[in-house]
Amino acid sequence: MGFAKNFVWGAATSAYQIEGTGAEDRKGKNIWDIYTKEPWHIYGGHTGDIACDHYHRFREDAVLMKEMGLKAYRFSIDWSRVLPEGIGKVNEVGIEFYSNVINALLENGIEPYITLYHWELPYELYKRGGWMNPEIIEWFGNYAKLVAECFSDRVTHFFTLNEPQCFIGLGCLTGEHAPGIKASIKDTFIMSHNVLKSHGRAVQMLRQYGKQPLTIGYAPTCSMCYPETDKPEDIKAARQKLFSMQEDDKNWTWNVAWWSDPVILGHYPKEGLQRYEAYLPDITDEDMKLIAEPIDVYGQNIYNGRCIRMGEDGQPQEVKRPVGFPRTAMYWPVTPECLYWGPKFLYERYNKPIYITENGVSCCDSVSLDGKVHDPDRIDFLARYLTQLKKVAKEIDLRGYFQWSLMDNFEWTRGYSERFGLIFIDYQTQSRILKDSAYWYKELIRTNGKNLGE
Ligand code: GCO
Repeated sequence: MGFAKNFVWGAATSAYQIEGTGAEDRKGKNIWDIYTKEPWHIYGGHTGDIACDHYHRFREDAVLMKEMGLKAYRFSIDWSRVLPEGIGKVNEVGIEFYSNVINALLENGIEPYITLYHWELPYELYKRGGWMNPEIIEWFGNYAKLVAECFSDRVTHFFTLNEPQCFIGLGCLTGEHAPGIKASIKDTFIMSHNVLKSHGRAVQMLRQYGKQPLTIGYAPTCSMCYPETDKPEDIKAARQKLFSMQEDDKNWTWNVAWWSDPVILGHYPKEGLQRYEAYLPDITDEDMKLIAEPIDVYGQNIYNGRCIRMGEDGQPQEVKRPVGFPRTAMYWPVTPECLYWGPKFLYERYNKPIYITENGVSCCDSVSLDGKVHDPDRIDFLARYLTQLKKVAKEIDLRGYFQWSLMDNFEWTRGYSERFGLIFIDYQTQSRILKDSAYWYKELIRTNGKNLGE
């Protein structure tokens, strides 16, 4: 036994990374539309103005998903495409676009999974304070209401937020991502509280305006932790490290518990409340009740992890990676163990069905002389990681896995220099080529992972 019979094999993307603006649309601007216009922010001055032109090619892309045997597709709605100012007037052309995407997916037997927010904050709302402004809780709630009213007749799976660790940490603390601000630590805690309350408000609105019973989740990220050995003390150390706060307050957002304990357990982690006391806004019981609006599944974006052992001092210790440790094109470590231990520890703590909402690898892909895209590194990466996932699938309620990414796309500040896709995009011609890994993944889906190691 490995993956459940109805295990959901999918692939994921996000709006700004693949769509292109669709100039004929009356889409508003989101913070990435603005941030990329300052070319020094992005490798090569790349922007998402065209991206993978998914806005015009979504039907072709849905057919490719069917050809790949995908069961599901996780994509995001660009908030500023359906509500150009973030609130108020609806852009019917934008609504129609996503409605057509959903129809194309269903026509091809692909289950749609919508992410409400994959960093596409409407610029007009940013100018009104963005995540600093507590009004955003209702703004986001009303956006969720619109999505429920327009799409929940055909879509029953929703994730509210993608990676708050990133969009607050990189976007607002270190300023490497849009909107590129370097707020005070105190302000980023105000933002994070508003982010989590917005999540809760969106859950309420999806439930209230959903046209049928919905499955609602959340998609945070972070580096996982795995034990150096199977010794109980190393496992204990890895678990403890995974749910502990960051050592450095200047990078405080990179943790699991601060962002997930409130959503699932209804309270912030005690360690964080003590550690960050000086930075915290007022937190009321009512706030915590809203944040903990019950959700049905827990998503986690998992790419890699840190190796942990129990130190002599009884404290978890990170084990330094040896010289020459395997890495990806983006210099991320290759650590398959994180896809066993991460879901295992998360399930133990949160006791919610789990989706791996993102996992994948950037490789130096190109078209070979035979016109194909051979990506043995990605196949090897996936074989290693999914073998680990298959192992944990026997122990926990693991619902699905979304490969990042369906297609090569705009990799934020790295522009188009990184290729994460199962589908190769020729950005000069917008032609699509299924990489070898797409055919490998198709066979893996057909056999439900039987061809993986045990
Ligand atoms: C993220 C985002 C994706 C990235 C992917 C590779 O995790 O940063 O969800 O948009 O493109 O993870 O970095």
